[in-house]
Amino acid sequence: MHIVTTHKNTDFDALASVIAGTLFYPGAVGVIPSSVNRNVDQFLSTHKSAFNLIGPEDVDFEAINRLTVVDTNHWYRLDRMEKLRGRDGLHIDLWDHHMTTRGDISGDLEYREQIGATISLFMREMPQEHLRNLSPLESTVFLIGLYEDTGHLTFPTTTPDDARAAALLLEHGADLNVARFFLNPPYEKGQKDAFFKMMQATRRITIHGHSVGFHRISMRSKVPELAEVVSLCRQVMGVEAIFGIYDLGNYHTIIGRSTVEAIDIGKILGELGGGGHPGAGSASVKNESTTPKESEKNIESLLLHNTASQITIASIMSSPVISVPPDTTMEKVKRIMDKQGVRGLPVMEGKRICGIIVLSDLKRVKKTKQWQAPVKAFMTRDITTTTPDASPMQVARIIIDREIGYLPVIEKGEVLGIVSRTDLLGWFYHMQPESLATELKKNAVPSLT
Ligand SMILES: [Mn+2]
Repeated sequence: MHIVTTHKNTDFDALASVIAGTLFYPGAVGVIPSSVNRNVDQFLSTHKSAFNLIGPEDVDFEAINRLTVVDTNHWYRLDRMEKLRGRDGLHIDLWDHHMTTRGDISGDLEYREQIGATISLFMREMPQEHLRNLSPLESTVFLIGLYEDTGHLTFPTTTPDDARAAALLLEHGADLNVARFFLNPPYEKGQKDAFFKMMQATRRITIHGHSVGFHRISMRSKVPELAEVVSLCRQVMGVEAIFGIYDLGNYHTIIGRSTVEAIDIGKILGELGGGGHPGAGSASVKNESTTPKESEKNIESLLLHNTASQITIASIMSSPVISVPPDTTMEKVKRIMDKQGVRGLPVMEGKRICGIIVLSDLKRVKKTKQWQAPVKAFMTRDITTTTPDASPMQVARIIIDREIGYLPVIEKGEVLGIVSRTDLLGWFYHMQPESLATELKKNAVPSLT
């Protein structure tokens, strides 16, 4: 007998992957743990009979010779499967996308990779003949799992394969009204109370240029879907990452959420004995070994010392800076821009920056004799600057909000470099220096007439 199972506190990606497993392996039976997430529970209470699913209590363990595990790679996260561990001749297939933690389940056959949802892996690998028979109901569950794990395809872990899977599921009749209903369940009173406590308790700090929220809250009992509430709190607080610590007496649970690559939640909480994805994760810590307050300090210092992957604007900016003194003629400014292929120049009085002149300012030169006028007559004096430790994301925000193309990078009054919109674009889209050069040429200064 072949069973397909997944982790406790089953979410929609896990449920979808179990169902997909029963399609991928004809004859296999899906085993759903007793504890499932609230929205999965609501879904199953009305739809369970439509699928070939049983509970662990119904499994005849003696008869099992093949086990497929989906959406986790840890034995302890499975429900009542310990007795299969180490069984002779048991063939194990593993389908998972939790890459930051390597658990203790190793498959004879493994489909493990960095992808937004496990269900997307199934969709990609599913043979045509099974895909053809995919029902609208199956497509709907799969789409809910896919959207839940990828934040509707917006989490940074989302891959083109996830988007292709979404397209396929929509083609097979996935119902977005049903999906929306289960993706946005209304909040209960306990969750609302937790949310207000979080909002009051959250303190914001900036670490390596990223805004991070922290809160520590004592709870008498568990709140269902607390992680959802934490995500909402992060959004409302407007922080890039958040860590919530919930003291339940004997132990505390830590929930983390991040929207920036530089803060890898799975990695950080992995250090505290938990795990997850770059964007989401959790950990449980016994209070007798570490107090909630100590956990908070530990996370802070992990964030502080996690500088390896930390990209600052200093590594993107152009330097040394080509600059001009305030008395430079506009004609010379234009010639420098042409020759150097730059679209903006800081105007420097000695070591001090007093203005900036950009390509579009040259359009304000109307009369021929104005080309002999000094740059100080045309430059912008009200300059926005940034510091070398700013993150590319922060600089992008400034450039977008103030609609500027050039930002001098300044430390202790000294101009270290200059960052342009083109530099940022190049970095965000991983453009090669060659394609950037073409970009610059495209925007080259029109020649003097
Ligand atoms: Mn998943």
